[in-house]
Amino acid sequence: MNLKIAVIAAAISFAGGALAHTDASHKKQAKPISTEETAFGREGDPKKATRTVNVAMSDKMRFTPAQLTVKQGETVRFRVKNSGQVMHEMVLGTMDDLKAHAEMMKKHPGMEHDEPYIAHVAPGKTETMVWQFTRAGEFHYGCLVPGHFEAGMVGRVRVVAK
Ligand SMILES: [Cu+2]
Repeated sequence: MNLKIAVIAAAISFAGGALAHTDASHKKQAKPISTEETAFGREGDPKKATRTVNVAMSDKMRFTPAQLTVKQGETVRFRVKNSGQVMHEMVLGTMDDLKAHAEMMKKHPGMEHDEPYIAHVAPGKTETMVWQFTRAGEFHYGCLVPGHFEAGMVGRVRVVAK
């Protein structure tokens, strides 16, 4: 009798856990802001964004603008619009990161990453990404949909030291 109750209780809590998990993975905005520092900065707090940059991605395999200058420490809200007919994405990183990532995408085309420095944008849609550029230097953004980066879908961010 007691054992049976325990089993039922376990089954219920398991179902609850599974539900909570599904819920969390579908609510992107509920995710806490990552504190992870990368070589090119960290996820930005939308409340601290001091600047909004509109970025357009087209089927001509170009970002507009393709060059950007920001100040070290600045938190930028990117409003990334896909004005094309196919999927595009804006991935921030160092040139080495982007090249490695592009290679990986070629081997695993279906692979999707949910990272704070990536905005996947469906045709006709706009997605927002907030990033804080904590380090000075030259960084890039690329579209890593297979073939796009190679076709020149890449932009440059210059982060000027304070
Ligand atoms: Cu693209």
